[in-house]
Amino acid sequence: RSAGRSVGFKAFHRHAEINAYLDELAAAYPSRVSVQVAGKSFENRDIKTITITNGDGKSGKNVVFLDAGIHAREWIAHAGALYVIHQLVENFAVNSNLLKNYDWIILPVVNPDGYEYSHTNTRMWRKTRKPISSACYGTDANRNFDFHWGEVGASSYSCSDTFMGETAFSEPETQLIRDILLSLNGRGKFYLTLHSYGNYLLYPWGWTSALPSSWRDIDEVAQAGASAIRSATGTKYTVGSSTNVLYAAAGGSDDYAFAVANFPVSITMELPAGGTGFNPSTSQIEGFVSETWVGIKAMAQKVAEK
Ligand code: ING
Ligand code: ZN
Repeated sequence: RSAGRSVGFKAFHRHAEINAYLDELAAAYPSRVSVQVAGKSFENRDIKTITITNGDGKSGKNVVFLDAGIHAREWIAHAGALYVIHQLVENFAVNSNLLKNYDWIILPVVNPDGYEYSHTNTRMWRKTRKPISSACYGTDANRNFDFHWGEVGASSYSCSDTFMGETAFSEPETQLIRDILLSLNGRGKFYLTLHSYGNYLLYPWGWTSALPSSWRDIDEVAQAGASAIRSATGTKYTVGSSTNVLYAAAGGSDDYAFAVANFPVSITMELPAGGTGFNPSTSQIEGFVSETWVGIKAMAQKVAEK
């Protein structure tokens, strides 16, 4: 298999398989890899993070935090996070420079209840799975973070696909990201969240068309990612603030990581569609995720230069 172990990039993997892969890596590379159960989803699934280091034993390094699968149906995002894990761990010899001054914490399946539901019931499911009313289930986890929560681009109607939640951080899945981001206490330097689709590198703000005063620093990182991908495969990414290049939406994880958890660089990456929206064919997975990795590497390198 191309990933060397229990996952490859010729199929989309279920939540249990992904968790098993993380545990296999921790067992095979105990000096560089550890796996944490960061918490439980509403339906009681283990939400795991994998912490990847270069094994030099130094603590207190800066951190790259990457998550995927905030939205259930965006399966190429989960695959993208797995590919990053595969590269940093199993292709360490080639990528060790990325781990010299940074530890990476990766949360590949933020919303396992929704992800499983999109496999077993409704392919286009987006939200979490906690019931809100008798009729409707789920909150849009990317509208549920407590920063300008509910102000724009989010719905207070529980049946909507962009339902903001009954309160900010109403979902165990968003609470868990919040707690990790805040626990880093300023060590977090690059927050990257993988979504699909549309080939965008988006940064704050999602809640207003204004730009943060340090937007040029973030733009420089995103542009480095876009041009690396363009050179590698010709694929074009659009770079800009979410509001200005896509649409306004408050309560997103990237605004929260930037504004509240003090990550100086915070980016939402929308992976490609492959002409089939949220459902690329399995033969497209490996090409998409390896191309995505080229961009992520370039962005992490740019962050490290800052
Ligand atoms: N897109 C993101 C969404 O949550 C986004 C785009 C991110 C908008 C951050 C505003 C802020 O709607 C997808 N595909 O989920
Ligand atoms: Zn999304």
